[in-house]
Amino acid sequence: MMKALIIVDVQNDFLPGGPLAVPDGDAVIPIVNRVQALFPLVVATQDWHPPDHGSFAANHPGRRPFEQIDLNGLPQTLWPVHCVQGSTGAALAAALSQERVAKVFQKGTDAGIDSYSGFFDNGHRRATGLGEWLKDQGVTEVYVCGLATDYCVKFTALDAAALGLTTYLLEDACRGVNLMPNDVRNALEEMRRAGVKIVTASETMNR
Ligand code: VGL
Ligand code: ZN
Repeated sequence: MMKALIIVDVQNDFLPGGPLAVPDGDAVIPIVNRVQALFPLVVATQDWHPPDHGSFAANHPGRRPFEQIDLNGLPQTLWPVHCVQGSTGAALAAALSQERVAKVFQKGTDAGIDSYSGFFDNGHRRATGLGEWLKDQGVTEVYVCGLATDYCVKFTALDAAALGLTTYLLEDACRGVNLMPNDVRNALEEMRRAGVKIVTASETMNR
């Protein structure tokens, strides 16, 4: 059994003060920093959009953030401009320990399609390389943490489980957006139904 930690989108734009701030998002950083010591392999994902990305409300005249549209045949929530390639907002949080991050997988790079999962775009058309890379490293078990529980963390965990990896969610090392009040709770339930084991970083560290 080879295990890896997947740190999802711990980027400045998702932290308090950012354009797409996840409430209490910075609270995951010390937990993620501590839990890394348990893993022989640590990887991160990075939301990495071109300025003309189709998920930005600003690129759809007359549309507002958080409205739903059809984007090239897929339902798309429109977001404030965030994680533009090369911007400070797209950088991984400075307080996140990155010495042990073996590789960063970027996603959302195609303007025509969003990518919540760290493995595939939302249409499951293109892979980021994360799945192949984990397989090449002999990884059979992944622990997922980061931002946001109800979007990128959820889809990353669901894809990991679907790829046959034993998948854990570190619940206290995630925070969600909760556009609707029960979104995080529903996301946890959806992951659980898909076979993802919901655990806490503290219980994992004390095992
Ligand atoms: C995310 C919305 C848009 C996330 C990324 O990292 O959860 N959410 N882009
Ligand atoms: Zn995004």
